[in-house]
Amino acid sequence: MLNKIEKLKEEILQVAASSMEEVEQLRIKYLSKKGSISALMADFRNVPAEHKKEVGQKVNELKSLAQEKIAALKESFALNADKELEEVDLTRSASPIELGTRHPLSLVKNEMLRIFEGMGFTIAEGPEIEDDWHVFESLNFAPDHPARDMQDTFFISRNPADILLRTHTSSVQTRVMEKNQPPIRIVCPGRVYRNEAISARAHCFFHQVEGLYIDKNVSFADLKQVLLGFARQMFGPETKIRLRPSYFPFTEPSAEMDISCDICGGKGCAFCKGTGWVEILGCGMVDPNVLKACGIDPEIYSGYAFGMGIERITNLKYKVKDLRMFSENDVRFLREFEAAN
Ligand code: 2NM
Repeated sequence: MLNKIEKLKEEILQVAASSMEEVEQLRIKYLSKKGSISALMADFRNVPAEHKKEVGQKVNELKSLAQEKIAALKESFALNADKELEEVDLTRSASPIELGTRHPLSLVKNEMLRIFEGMGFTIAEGPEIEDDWHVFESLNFAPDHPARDMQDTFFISRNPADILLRTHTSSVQTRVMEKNQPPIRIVCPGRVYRNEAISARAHCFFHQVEGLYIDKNVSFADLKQVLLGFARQMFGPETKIRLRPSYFPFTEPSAEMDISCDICGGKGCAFCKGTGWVEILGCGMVDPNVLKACGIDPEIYSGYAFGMGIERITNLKYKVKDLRMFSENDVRFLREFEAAN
C-alpha cells in the first residue's frame, strides 16, 4: 500500500498537460470516483489498524497533491487563454476580399477606345436587339444580301417586323446619324451576333469597335492617317500599314487594312503565313446611299467608317489561339492578364 502511494506520488509530481482537455483527463484518471486515488481509499479498509493513521495521512497528502497539481495546470491554461484574448487586435481590418481581374477583351477594348478618344472620337452605344432597318436596310444591304439570311443572322421575330440580334455595331452609327447632323465623330464598341458554328476560329458572338467620321471634305487620306495613328499606338511606333481594295455594302470605296507582322518584324513567319502582314480591320468611305437613308446630304457631307473585331486585336496583342477561351471564363486563363490590369 505504501509502495503504491509512493509510486502514484512520483507519477503525479511529473504529470504535464498540453491542453485543458488533457488536464480534465488527468483529473478523471486520479480524482474521479473511479480514479486511482479513490481506489486507494477503497483499499484503506484492508489496512491493519496499527498502520491506519500513517497510511491515512499519506493518502490524504497524495490527494491534496493531486488536487493542487491539477488546479495549477488548470490555472496555467486559463491564463494562456486570457493572454490569447488580449492578443486579438479587435481594431484589425478584415481579411482582404480576393478580387477578380479585368477580362482581356475589356482591357483591349479600353485601350482601343482611349486611343480613339485621343484623336477626338466620342463613344456611342446602342441596343443589341435591333430591327432590319438599323442593321441592314439603312446600311445599303440589298434585299437578297446573304447576311439577311437565317443562316447568318439570329432573328427574334420575322413577323410583323424583323427583330434580330445586331450583326455589327454599325446600327449604333445609323441611330446617331438619324438624330444628329455632322460633324459626327464616334466609336461604337459592343457585342455582335452571327449564326455560326462555334470553333477555335469562329463564335456565335464577338465584339467590335467601329468608327465613323462625317463632316465637310472628309477624305480617304484622313481615314488612312487615323488608322495609321491607331496601329502605331496599339502595336508600337514601328508598325506599318497596308490597304487592299475590298467590298462592303455600306462603304465605297472599301478596303481591308493589314499591319506589319510584329512576330517576325515583317520577314514572314507561321503567324502571318509567310506574308509579313496580318489583317486587322475593314474600312471605307461611307456610301452616299447610307448618308441619304439617315437624313444627311451627301452633296454637302462625306465621311469614312471602319470596323474591327476586339477578339482579333486581342489575339494579335496577346497571342490567344482559341477564340473560345474568351467566353469560357477559366480563371487560370483570366489570371494571366493580371499584370496587364
Ligand atoms: C466595317 C468595314 C467598313 C462601317 C460602316 C459604317 C456606317 F454606319 F457608317 F455605314 N459603320 N461601320 C464599316 C465599314 C464597318 O467593318 C468591318
